[in-house]
Amino acid sequence: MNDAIFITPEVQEAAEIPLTVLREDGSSDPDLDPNLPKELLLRMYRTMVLNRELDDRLFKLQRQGRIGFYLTCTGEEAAVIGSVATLNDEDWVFPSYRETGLPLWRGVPLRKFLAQQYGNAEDNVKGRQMPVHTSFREARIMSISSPVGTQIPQAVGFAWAAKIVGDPTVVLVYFGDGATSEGDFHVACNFAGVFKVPVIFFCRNNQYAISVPLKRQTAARSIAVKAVAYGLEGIRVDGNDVLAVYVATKRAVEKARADGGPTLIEALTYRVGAHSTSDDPRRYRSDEEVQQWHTKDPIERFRRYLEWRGYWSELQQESLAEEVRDLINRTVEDVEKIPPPPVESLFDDVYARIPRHLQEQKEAYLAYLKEADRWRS
Ligand SMILES: Cc1ncc(C[n+]2csc(CCOP(=O)(O)OP(=O)(O)O)c2C)c(N)n1
Repeated sequence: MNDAIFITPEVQEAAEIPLTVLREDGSSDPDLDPNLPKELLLRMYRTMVLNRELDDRLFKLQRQGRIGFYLTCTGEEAAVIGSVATLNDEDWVFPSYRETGLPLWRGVPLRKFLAQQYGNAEDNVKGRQMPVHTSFREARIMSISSPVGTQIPQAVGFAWAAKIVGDPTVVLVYFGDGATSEGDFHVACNFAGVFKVPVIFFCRNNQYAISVPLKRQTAARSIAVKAVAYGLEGIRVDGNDVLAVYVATKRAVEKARADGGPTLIEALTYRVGAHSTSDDPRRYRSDEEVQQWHTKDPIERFRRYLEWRGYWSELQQESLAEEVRDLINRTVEDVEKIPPPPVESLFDDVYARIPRHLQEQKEAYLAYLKEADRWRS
């Protein structure tokens, strides 16, 4: 008789339990609390509050026809901030498109972030990408690719190159539960496992891929358990518990930096808002379901912890809310005064030296615009 077993769903069951640090009453598990310094905790909290308020404002700006499109991350702020806060500034992050907290955490000026939403002359990508598909090389945030999951093998290739040249960077790549059904996710995990690539796979399992619920996405008991097949470590964390996210990601980052290879982290959370400004979630899920998740709000849970620690008060809450609203109002006002990118910039960046046929098209187009202006006046 040998010891062969079937890896049945029952065997996988243990990995379904998420790592949790924060308790309902605001206290924490003393064995797991990383006891982070007050300044770091308050910076994390401020960024989450700013992220929430900014998302809310950008959604409304889209409804008013002032920007074209937006994706909020309401309810998922702890997953993003709890993870990026474990990195050094030199480490690279590869976002999907629902991680507005990343540029906020890395100190990208709000004006610069908003310039991309408006696609104006100060936008790093010159208005060529959809809003919220940002690119902040200066903050080591990779340019966002729209096709779902493509950033995962990109991140692995980047991290592998870093390993080969002896650069100590680790790479944190974000994606949703829907992306785990793409081939890109599987080839990336497989390659990273074989070559011990310093990458952390971070799945924001918000339980929906637009209208497709998690149970139509996978028959596995969790996303984390998929790590087993690639020889990686995997863990499911409570994605609305900023400290649980921090603890799990910190361990994965340290492991990757010590050449211990990749980790798959599944942050179990919920997309409280619509998929995007082009979606109406009432068509595929109930208000009751959404309401249940409002009661698990990650920002509220973090605030209760800060109060329990004696780091936060009602008065500080009011002043933060005002500070954040003022900052957004002022910056939106300023950004709306910035003109669009110059028309001739359309012809830049494809060739180092513009070829003759494009030069001719450019000249013809500029002449046409001049003529059109003349007719208008
Ligand atoms: C390859 C590809 N297929 C389909 C789409 C359309 N699409 C955009 S976002 C999305 C859902 C992705 O869901 P998930 O990965 O769970 O991330 P979430 O939006 O929940 O953060 C889909 C299907 C796309 N952009 N790319």
